[in-house]
Amino acid sequence: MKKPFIDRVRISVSAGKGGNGCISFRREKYEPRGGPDGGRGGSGGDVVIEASDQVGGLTGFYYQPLLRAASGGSGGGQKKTGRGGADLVRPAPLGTVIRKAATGELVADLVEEGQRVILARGGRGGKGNSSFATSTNRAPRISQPGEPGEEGDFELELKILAEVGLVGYPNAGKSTLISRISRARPRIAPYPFTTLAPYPGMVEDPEGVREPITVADIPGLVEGAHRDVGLGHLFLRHIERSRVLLFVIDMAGVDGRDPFDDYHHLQRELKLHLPELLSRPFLIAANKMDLEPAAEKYRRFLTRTGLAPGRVFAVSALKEEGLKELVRALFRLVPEQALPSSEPAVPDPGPAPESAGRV
Ligand SMILES: Nc1nc2c(ncn2[C@@H]2O[C@H](COP(=O)(O)OP(=O)(O)OP(=O)(O)O)[C@@H](O)[C@H]2O)c(=O)[nH]1
Ligand SMILES: [Mg+2]
Repeated sequence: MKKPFIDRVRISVSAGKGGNGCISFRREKYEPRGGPDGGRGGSGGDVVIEASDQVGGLTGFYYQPLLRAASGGSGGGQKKTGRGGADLVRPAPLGTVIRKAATGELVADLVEEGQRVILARGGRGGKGNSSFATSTNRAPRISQPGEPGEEGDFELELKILAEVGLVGYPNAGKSTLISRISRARPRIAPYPFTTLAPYPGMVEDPEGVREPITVADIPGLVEGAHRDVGLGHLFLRHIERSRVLLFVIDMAGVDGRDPFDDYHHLQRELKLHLPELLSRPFLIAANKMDLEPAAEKYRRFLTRTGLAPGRVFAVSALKEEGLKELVRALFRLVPEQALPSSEPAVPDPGPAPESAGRV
């Protein structure tokens, strides 16, 4: 069975415990009462999340929500430090936002390949008895236990990073469009709700000058999505960070709807999800222009919306007509700079403050 696409998951992490310090005394041939030589325990491993463009969703965390790093080894004689516990490093897709489960506080926003965040630090190893020798106590019989590793619960949420987000009714031709302008190959079928998970595709600059832009295909949106009709509206989080929205509207009214009503309902649902989506720059792909009733409905659509011609592109995704002009316009509209994160990133909380109890 195909694994479900998971874009929100809660995980529990615990870093490794530090190893215990060792109590030991030197034993050498002509030195019957050698000094203390117990070494310190090794530190516990950290739990680390690393951004990677090799993973698509958070499914891995869904199946393994408990992340536990290895403990440090105990110290040994001859002042040997215990071995350090290995860090546990797990990859997460670009666009993953990490928050503390209890408070919702933002911990990290993974926007760059290789970006790392430590969710829990391993405990420090305890000191061995060699560290406790003083001029008055030359043979201490004390050592420290290792410190426990940090623990915590976190919420991971994927918000795909795509410059352009596709918005449209089911069956409008979003997946067909992305399959014609990029190398993405999502499923296409003549029934609604074919696309169940967001799907990014890279679109090349037709002029060959700019870096490719990412376009995200998402499930179809219907009237009432904010009340959970259809697939609901939560998947709209994947276009929250898009610079440009591309509405894909079926001009032929294949499912018996009217293009103007569709556009109106789409806008309403966007607004109910996140009002600022309505102030994003947008273009409209007036799709299925190869079908008979489209030309007439297209004219009416332009009149009723009053949109400037430069915003609306009459295309046939299926027949690949009008797509070059649309892609050029997208490149003109998407600013050149990198995608911003939607929130201030706190990639690494930095070293934990020394607590008073530490020796
Ligand atoms: N005639 C015609 N049919 C098209 C065109 N674009 C898409 N279709 C057809 O419309 C149907 C739906 O296409 P999809 O690309 O799966 O639509 P979608 O918007 O991704 O649909 P969901 O994933 O269900 O939201 C398929 O049968 C396509 O072949 C077009 O330009 N002209
Ligand atoms: Mg689709």
